[in-house]
Amino acid sequence: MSHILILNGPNLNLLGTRQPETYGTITLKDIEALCAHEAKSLGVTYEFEQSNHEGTLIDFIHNTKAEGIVLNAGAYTHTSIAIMDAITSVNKPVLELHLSNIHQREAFRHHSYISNVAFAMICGLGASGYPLALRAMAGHLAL
Ligand code: CA2
Repeated sequence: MSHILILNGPNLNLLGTRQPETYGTITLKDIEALCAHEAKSLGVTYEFEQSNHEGTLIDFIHNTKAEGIVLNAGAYTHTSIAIMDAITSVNKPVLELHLSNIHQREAFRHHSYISNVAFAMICGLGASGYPLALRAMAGHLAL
């Protein structure tokens, strides 16, 4: 049975509580419930984590027993060579995920360090991107 880490970066713990016009009204706990439901139907296991700290996110990447990682790195997407290097160091497939369409937003969000090392990227589908990403990762791991 595949095991997948769903890892969330800074400020995503605030989902559903602020800026609903950009990020919607669904909370991270609601998103975890969507993932739990999807994981059950796919027959995979998962861990769901969030941190506001770059080093903690890197530790999750280094230490996970998961075979694949779904990563919404938040704003670290656009700044963190360290997270990019952590992904390279573990040699596990990563699917980059964003709630918003980062290419329709400010120019500084158009570049992603994660895209350099991810096999795929989903963005702009809001919370429904999470179960889709889980499904895509399960399919990738089954290849
Ligand atoms: O669209 C995404 O998923 C992002 O990764 C979200 C990040 C942003 O910096 C990326 O460019 C795109 C920001 C997450 C902030 O989440 C909040 C949620 C509620 C209230 C305030 C921020």
